[in-house]
Amino acid sequence: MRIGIVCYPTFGGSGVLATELGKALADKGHSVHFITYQQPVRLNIFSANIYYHEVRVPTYPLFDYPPYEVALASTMVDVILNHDLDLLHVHYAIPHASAAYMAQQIVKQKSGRNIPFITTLHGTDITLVGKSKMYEPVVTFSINESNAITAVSNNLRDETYKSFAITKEIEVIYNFVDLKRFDKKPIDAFRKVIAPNEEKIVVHASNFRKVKRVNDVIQVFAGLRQHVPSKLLLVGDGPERPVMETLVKTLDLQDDVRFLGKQEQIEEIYVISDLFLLPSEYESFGLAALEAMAAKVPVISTNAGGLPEINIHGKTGFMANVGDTKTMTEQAIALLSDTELHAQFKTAAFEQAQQYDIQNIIPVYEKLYGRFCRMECYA
Ligand code: GMT
Repeated sequence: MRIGIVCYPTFGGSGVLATELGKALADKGHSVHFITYQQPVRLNIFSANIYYHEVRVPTYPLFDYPPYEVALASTMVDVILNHDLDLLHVHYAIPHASAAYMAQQIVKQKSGRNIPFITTLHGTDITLVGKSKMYEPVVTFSINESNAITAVSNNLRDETYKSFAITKEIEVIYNFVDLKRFDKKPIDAFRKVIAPNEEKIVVHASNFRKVKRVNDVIQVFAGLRQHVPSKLLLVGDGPERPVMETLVKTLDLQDDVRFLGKQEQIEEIYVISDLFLLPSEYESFGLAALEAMAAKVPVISTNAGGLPEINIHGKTGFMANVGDTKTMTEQAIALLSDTELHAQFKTAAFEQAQQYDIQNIIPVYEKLYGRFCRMECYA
């Protein structure tokens, strides 16, 4: 098939997922056309089946807000017609679903073809941003106009039905992880640099937005460190970083906390880590947690959103209510002070991640595409 993928090219979970999906589809022989404003960060391989089309947004002195959606829809039209795409798969509803609808209508008028588009909902497009009165009518309309709608967890599907007047079926296709990528041998020298006295290594990775409650990460770590010698690695960057840096200083944790910034080789970090913290206010799924589990790292998270669908309390990690840093600290101390328990959780985390292996999920997407693809795709 010839598939157009539209996503945010950044480190966010939806962009990561969309890029990994495209790479896996290309491996299976499909032609994959990424349409984004920047090369996706995880698009770090050469493949004869992968094409990248940059959306350029011309500026003009009149534009306080350059019209990205118009440029995106126009680029989609070009790519669909020039490369004879079979379908579009857009990740994150805003503004990708409405741009896809516009492209679909234009292509219909120009060539008579009805190009299908599939919208995958990822989380904040529904739970935070999409609900805003300033976006909701367009989001509802474009989701309903999608030929198929998928959500990355049961929780996100239910939240979407609660918040929007959706008239179609939303299919749940879970996020996935490429287990091979996370099957790494720890580099002893790296572990030694981070934890020279065999301290435990705790990690958090996100885009440091408010929804991640990154200060809770630091509070839990501060409590843990009083009982278990440990180091904290903070991967990513974002608006809350200055607040985090201040808290680290206030709690006098500078020697034990490292801000690593955005990292492409996240697997190298997880493989030396002992615990992943994700105290988010909400996660539709928690792809970062799944990736950690694929590297055999247990997870302490909140029980918000879709997290209970991924993190099994008392098995792959622990969960607590949002903001309950006291419980999360106790859980971290319990887990990291008991070698046998930690080993059991590591195994269980990996076994849980195996269920979400890319090999299991890609065929589900291919089957979905097959339902909408033109007949000649089956030839
Ligand atoms: O979580 C983020 O800040 C990024 C965001 C995105 O869309 O890029 O992530 C959402 O999609 C991920 C991939 O499906 C999910 O794993 C995350 O849980 C979800 N984030 C939220 O729901 C807050």
